[in-house]
Amino acid sequence: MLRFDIITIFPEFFRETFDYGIIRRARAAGLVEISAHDLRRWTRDKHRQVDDRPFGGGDGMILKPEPIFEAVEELTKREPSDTNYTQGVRVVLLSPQGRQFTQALAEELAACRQVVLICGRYEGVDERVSEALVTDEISIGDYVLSGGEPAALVVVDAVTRLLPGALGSETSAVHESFSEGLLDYPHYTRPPDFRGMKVPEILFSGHHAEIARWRAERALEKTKRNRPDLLERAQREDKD
Ligand code: 9D3
Repeated sequence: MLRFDIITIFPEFFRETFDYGIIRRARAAGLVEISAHDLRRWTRDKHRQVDDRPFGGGDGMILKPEPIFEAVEELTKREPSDTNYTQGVRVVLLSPQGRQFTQALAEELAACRQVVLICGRYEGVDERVSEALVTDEISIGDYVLSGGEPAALVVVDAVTRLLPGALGSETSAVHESFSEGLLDYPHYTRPPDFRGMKVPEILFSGHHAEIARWRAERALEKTKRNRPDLLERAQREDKD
């Protein structure tokens, strides 16, 4: 059982998002437990302040360290008898300064028993959080979000579907696009002629070897066009 604890100033953001599809089924099957916690719960002052102005000047507000440290300490607390209490526990800060989230990292997190996700907001988070509390600082890509919440959603989704038993028997997480280094081949279903756009003849031929070859060629073509970076990586790994 993997437990996700999301620390956020907008717990309502996550109200319904985990109630659909694979994540809903994984929760119902007891493979994963997901909770969103309001960071303000760990404030002590009467204004319940989670942010403050940056030392050295500059625009915007910074998330204070105290509530975040107290939240993570409480949420990762174990019985005193539990000696190796950090085993399988990852504390993730979602931030534009993080390393890029990848399928490989999703697989690492899927092997954990607890993943704490800290959602940044405003201009940023006090650096002592990344220095002394966080095990992984993660970005989901090179574009600007208004906070870490959408990124936390992405991480929960990518990790949960990797948990053994989360996917139906018809699909396997092993045989998948990014695991093989190329994009997927094109798929077609009925009707065979939609507004004059025809399904490629080869797919009706019944020649499984030729179909497999056609699909490999189309996957390569699409990867060349949309993701040349993946192709260059695959070529380098081929040489090794
Ligand atoms: C002006 C400098 N900006 C940093 C690049 C400020 C800033 C932008 C966006 C500070 C915080 C944010 C909020 N974004 C996230 O918290 C975030 C994020 C993202 O913006 N892109 C990709 N992945 C992530 S994970 C968290």
